[in-house]
Amino acid sequence: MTNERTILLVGRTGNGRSTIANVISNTNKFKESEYAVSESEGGQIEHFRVKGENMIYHIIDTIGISNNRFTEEETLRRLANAIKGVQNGLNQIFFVISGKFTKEDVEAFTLFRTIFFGEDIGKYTTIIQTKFPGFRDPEKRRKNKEVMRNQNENVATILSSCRRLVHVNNLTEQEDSRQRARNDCRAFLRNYLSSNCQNVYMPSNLGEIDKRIENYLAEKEHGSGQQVQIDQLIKENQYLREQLNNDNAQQKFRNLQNFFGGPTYGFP
Ligand SMILES: Nc1nc2c(ncn2[C@@H]2O[C@H](COP(=O)(O)OP(=O)(O)OP(=O)(O)O)[C@@H](O)[C@H]2O)c(=O)[nH]1
Ligand SMILES: [Mg+2]
Repeated sequence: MTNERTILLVGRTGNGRSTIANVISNTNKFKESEYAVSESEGGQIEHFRVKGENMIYHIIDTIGISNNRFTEEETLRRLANAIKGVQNGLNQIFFVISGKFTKEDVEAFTLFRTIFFGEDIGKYTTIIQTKFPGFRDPEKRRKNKEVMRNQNENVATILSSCRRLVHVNNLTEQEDSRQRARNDCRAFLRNYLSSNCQNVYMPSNLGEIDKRIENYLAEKEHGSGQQVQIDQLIKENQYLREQLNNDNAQQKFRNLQNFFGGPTYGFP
């Protein structure tokens, strides 16, 4: 058995991927985006060992979905390069959400499943929810999971397809000078990785990622083209309805005129 673990961090921009990468590796090599600009640009890989363990960890931080620096196409290409670089497979994907499991997170997860991985992505994926102050309280974690499950069918499906939902709150040094929250997170995740993530995931058809990206972008363009047509149809229908209402109203007006035998007042 190989004494290596490879972890891939993915998710929407700003959700806290680089922070988790720093916390797990106990470094500050990954740039945490303190300001409103998305920081991670591609696949940054760092390696670390844990004292007392005969294991080498490789941790890969990726560019965030919906970042404010690159187009969607450029983002997908950068993600593709990072994922294609994982030649020896992955032990764990951390899909990072922050606060709530939003509609955009559902879309991002779907993108990873359909373009980069496959139906079995969930077996190797742990969802990490950052910015969760109640992370130490089992009751709060349980309640949060329950609320998420009841939120909508898509979220419930993703949650049950993945291995686990983990809550953290990786506060900065200014927020927590003793860094207790980060230390707890590191201890938990390192233990989780060393004791749970032995299996290696070799995503199939990695060679076809570029084709899938092209298809996705083409379909999207086609889809938005259709949307323009639909919007046009709605506008036309609205115009026709207004015309019809107008015609009907004028007809009613004429009928009233005839009924009263002269012009009526107050008609719009
Ligand atoms: N309170 C709190 N803040 C967090 C947590 N995780 C990250 N942050 C903060 O959220 C901001 C974004 O964190 P990053 O780790 O840079 O997020 P990212 O997903 O790597 O973002 P990009 O690479 O820019 O797409 C930073 O200011 C972090 O300090 C958390 O668990 N709790
Ligand atoms: Mg980042």
